[in-house]
Amino acid sequence: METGQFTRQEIFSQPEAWSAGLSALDEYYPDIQDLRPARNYNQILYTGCGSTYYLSLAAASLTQELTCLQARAYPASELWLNPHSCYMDGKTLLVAVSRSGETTETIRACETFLANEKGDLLTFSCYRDTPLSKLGKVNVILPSGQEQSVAQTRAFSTLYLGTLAAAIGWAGRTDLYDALPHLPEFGRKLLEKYAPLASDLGDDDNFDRFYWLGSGSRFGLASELSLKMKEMSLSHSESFHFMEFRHGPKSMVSPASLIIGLCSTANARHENAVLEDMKALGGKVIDIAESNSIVRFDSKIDEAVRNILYLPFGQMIALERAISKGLDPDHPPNLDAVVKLS
Ligand code: F1P
Repeated sequence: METGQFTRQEIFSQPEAWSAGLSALDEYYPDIQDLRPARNYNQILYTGCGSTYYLSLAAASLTQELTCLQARAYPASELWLNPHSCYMDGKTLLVAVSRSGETTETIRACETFLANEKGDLLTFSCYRDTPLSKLGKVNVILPSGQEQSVAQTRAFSTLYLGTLAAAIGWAGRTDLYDALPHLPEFGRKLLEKYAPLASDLGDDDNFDRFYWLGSGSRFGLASELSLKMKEMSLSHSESFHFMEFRHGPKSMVSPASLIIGLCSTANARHENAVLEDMKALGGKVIDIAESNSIVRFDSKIDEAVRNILYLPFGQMIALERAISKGLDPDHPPNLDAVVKLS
């Protein structure tokens, strides 16, 4: 059996998982729309743990951008144990995301939220008949995200697509909704075209530290890719908002640093300037963007929708790095697929 074959298969099958996820979403879409956050809730909170917390960060940022409603993300443990620093007055729509639907902290956060009658719960997960999938007013199951590997790749992007579709619906942006079915085609192209570059970067043992830069909703995605690097390849890796990188972290930049920018179109000038500064300090820089970049989407899809396309390239680097270090990315040491507390 080839090392890392599950992770590789899960990364490369994402376009099909997204198509299947979009079909599955059709069934839930009227119920999701019925929640009508603008009318019914003062705020939207997203929650999860690990990968699904980073997903929550990206989804909250995007939801606020699209709907102009207040949206925030917290780790489930914070909602559960420090609720006063998370909730505001008024009715909340809590969106809980979990691949397994079994993570104790996420379940506890949802249970205490419901017991304290703080509002309504919408859940996204990949498996039926889990504790989480019985708790929500609406429970969305996206089986095409299911995985055998410990580290999330296909599950993350498929669940993220679910939250993206929900936010687009709440914003009433049918133009963006119509763009969603085009994502698999561009995902496929990216996986094909940039697999060799990801492999070269992953194999390059000159690098001993990895920095992922992303702003707006891309910060959550950059954080997830940094987590992939840690989980799969046990590498030193961190994520930062673009402009924050100059405020201290850049002191770590050297020829041993690989800096990967998840660049937006809206703020291209400022973000590219940060990358240029890091090049001048000797770092190796790779930019991912819609166009005029080393890794490019050339999708002509709206920025809010195409964000998911940043994920596959970073996931591939983590996979290749793990394999080149002789590790098994399917079974990272010290990690469990689900954290269950007694
Ligand atoms: C969340 C999670 C994973 C992570 C780890 C433990 O699981 O934190 O993201 O990789 O192995 O669990 P889930 O609630 O999304 O199933």
